[in-house]
Amino acid sequence: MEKNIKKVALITGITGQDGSYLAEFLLQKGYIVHGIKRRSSSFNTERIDHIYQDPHLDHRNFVLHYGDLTDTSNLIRIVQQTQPDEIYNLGAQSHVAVSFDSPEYTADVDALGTLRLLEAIRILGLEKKTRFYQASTSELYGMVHETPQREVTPFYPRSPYAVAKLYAYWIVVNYREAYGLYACNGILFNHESPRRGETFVTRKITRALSNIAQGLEDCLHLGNMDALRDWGHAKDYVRMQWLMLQQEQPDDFVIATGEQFSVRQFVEWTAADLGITLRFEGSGINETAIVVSVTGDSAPAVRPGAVIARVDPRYFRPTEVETLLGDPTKANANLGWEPEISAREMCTEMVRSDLAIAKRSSLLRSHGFDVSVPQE
Ligand code: NDP
Ligand code: GDR
Repeated sequence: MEKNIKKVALITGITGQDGSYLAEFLLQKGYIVHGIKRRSSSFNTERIDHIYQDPHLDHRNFVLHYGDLTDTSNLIRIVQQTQPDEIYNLGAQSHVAVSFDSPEYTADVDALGTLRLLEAIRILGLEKKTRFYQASTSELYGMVHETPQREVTPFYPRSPYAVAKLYAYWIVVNYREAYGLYACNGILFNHESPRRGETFVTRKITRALSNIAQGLEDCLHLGNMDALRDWGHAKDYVRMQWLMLQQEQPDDFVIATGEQFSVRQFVEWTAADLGITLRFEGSGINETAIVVSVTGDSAPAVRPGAVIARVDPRYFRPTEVETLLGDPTKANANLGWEPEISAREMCTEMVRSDLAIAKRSSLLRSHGFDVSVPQE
């Protein structure tokens, strides 16, 4: 980037997992970063509080705007005010299971929200200036027709979330072809981190088992433990989101590690990091994880014989995506991208973070403070 000419980025979903890592990444690259946050009755900026800048400062390079992907005029105004070189559309109702409960809202935000932003670029005549990144997803593959999944693998979405994201994927392709927009789809496979939302399965596991280890919870309830996912680290994946917008020509890329593991395996890794050895018994809705032995001092509240995880059918989905495995060959060849953090290393990082939080809560409780631990 040339001296004194700072690029401007606008991020929707800046308060989410990816938004927070991407904002950090772009600030380090010297960008001026604008983000859209939703009005909420409680604070929703925890993931970006460390980069927040006082609005009373004269020269800020990190600016938040109230907004919502369901609000066309608001989006047009923010794009007009910020005149971004790059828009990263990460905002979404991103929970697959929740999309079965709120399908219409999910379509409004995830599908039409994308259209609204693309239209804002067009209405404001920014087609030549503003590059657009769309957070597409491996959920597009749903019922998989080819393993591993590549950019050309046919889509078969299996949830209202995935169907909404399918619309978003194709409207991005269409606006690229129809209006010459520099617009890209990153087809990202699952990526996690200590900042992952608490109700996605990896974080749910590391958080609950850490709480159980500290005596703050008794049992973790899960859905389909046989589900297979290709899990990467969010930090590695936001780097790719930026790289995609720095090429000569816009294109779509699969971002994945090329390795897959089961939910059950993630439970085992987490337990192992806490010094707990498990035995799985039963199958289907009767499956349980029983403690065999405990070593070290990370899990003082856990005793051999205790059932610390069991299946609860309430977490089964009406239609499930059983297996996902990505082939990142194109990203590797064209963009020189490779993931740096393995799923196993990421799990350990997440356990370390959640155990520290659990220990804090446990300490507060032992000093008589009322610590409630919300469960999902
Ligand atoms: P998160 O759920 O952590 O973050 C979603 C963000 O979208 C939050 O900032 C949220 O705001 C915001 N948001 C939700 N609804 C609206 C709305 N109506 N208007 C404006 N903003 C809204 O998701 P991730 O960071 O994990 O994922 C980022 C994007 O990547 C999402 O689009 C997701 O679907 C997609 N994706 C994610 C993958 C993953 O494994 N993480 C894989 C593939 C794709 P608030 O904080 O207020 O809730
Ligand atoms: P996913 O992630 O649906 O792949 O979507 P999630 O972590 O929710 O589920 C992964 C797999 O684990 C199974 N599972 C459970 N899932 C949750 N949430 N809670 C449970 O208790 C549980 N037990 C088993 C699920 O059935 C599933 O098979 C994520 C989101 O980030 C999307 O926004 C993104 O597009 C995709 O990843 C790629």
